[in-house]
Amino acid sequence: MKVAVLGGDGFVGWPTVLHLSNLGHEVHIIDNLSRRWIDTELGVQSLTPMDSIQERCRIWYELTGRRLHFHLIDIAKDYQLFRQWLAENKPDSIIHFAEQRAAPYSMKSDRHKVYTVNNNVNVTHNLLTALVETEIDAHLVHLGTMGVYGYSSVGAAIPEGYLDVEIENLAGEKKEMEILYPTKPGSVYHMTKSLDQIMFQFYAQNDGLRITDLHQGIVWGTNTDQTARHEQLINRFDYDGDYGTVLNRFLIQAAIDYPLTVHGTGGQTRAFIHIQDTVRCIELALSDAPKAGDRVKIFNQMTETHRVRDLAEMISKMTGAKIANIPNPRKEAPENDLIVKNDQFLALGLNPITLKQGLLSEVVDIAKKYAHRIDRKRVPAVSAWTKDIATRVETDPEGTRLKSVS
Ligand code: NAD
Ligand code: USQ
Repeated sequence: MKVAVLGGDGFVGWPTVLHLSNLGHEVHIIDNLSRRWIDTELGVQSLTPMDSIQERCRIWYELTGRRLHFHLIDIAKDYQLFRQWLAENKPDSIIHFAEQRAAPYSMKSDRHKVYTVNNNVNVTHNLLTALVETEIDAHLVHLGTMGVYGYSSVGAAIPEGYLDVEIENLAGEKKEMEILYPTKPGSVYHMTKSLDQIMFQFYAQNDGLRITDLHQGIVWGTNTDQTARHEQLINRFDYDGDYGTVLNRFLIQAAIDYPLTVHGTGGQTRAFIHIQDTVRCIELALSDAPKAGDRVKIFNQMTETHRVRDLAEMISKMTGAKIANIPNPRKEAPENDLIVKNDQFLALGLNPITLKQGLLSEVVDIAKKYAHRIDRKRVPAVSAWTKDIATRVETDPEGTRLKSVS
């Protein structure tokens, strides 16, 4: 199968590219390398030393004899070029990772909010309208987020995308409806993912596009079977306060003897998935495409839920790291429960990898190996959700810890 991976140079995209190429698919990467530019803007780098995308592709070819094709296209801005690429290449499937994905980055300033909305909404819409225009019947698999639901499960499990509701009409009769589970985004980034959902719904119903939306939890870990095959195939690893995600951050913090940065009480419960399971889920989703005219197929792509403070305690016990409860720069519920359904992937044969000491220690070991590349000043998360929060939270003069100024 010919697969286009939009955003194939990123943290989840790159291991997916290798996984699919290893399965024998013809893989095309489309990426504008904006993520690498954002590292430059922020003055940070991946914990792991990443080669250029061209070099990564060359190494994979030397190792396996399988070619990866890279195309430098900004899908949000170069609509004509992208449409032409689609028309000429006619992929069977398209996997869409190409969005600005960090909630803290999306909340840094008005400029970052505008960039995130322009980029994410335009990429998704350009892709959808180009598929209609070129009449390419590719199966589109999008990486969405658990965050579209908000994180409260009100004691009932969050279903996979759709909710059955009963509404009373004017005649007093009860009518049943199936609706998209109500969105409750907690950042501008998560808001763009909620807008994506509406665009998918429209194009599936209006044009018969075949779409799968994967509502993914927080991805942890770094290597997969394929990225581990050669030092130069190494995956990126974000540790900084904008792009680093909570579990991976705690693991590198433990490796460099930095107190684990728990926001508030750490009562936030979130959904998680290991990077190896992510690539497996994408393989499974590709094998289970909807038909033209079907509603958007939505999967919850997560394997377990954890409370932030429990993760910190587990890593502290494992490594001896200290825990620092710091003022939360985000506007979010300080405590929440979260129950999530993921029956569809289990039915398709996913055998979940759960938090095991071995896998956690592996990440700590990688972090220790590259600890010299970590700038401790880039570890605190300083992006505040509101101006009011920004006045109450700041970094101390060494830039190593957050403190409350009130
Ligand atoms: P990433 O930032 O590492 O990768 C995204 C890639 O898309 C980058 O290589 C970037 O250069 C590219 N890109 C962005 N805008 C583009 C544009 N206009 N044109 C072409 N390429 C563009 O992010 P990631 O962690 O790999 O996440 C991939 C997807 O998975 C995202 O859509 C994200 O919302 C979703 N997701 C990620 C996680 C996670 O924990 N990392 C969890 C849930 C969902
Ligand atoms: N947190 C801490 N300490 C830290 C970093 C984060 O306590 O040092 C807390 C946050 O306040 C939040 C939780 O951990 O309550 C998760 O934060 P995160 O940065 O790990 O995850 P999030 O911002 O939600 O975003 C990540 C990805 C995003 C994806 C999302 C899936 O960056 O692309 O969509 O996870 S989900 O969380 O399920 O919505």
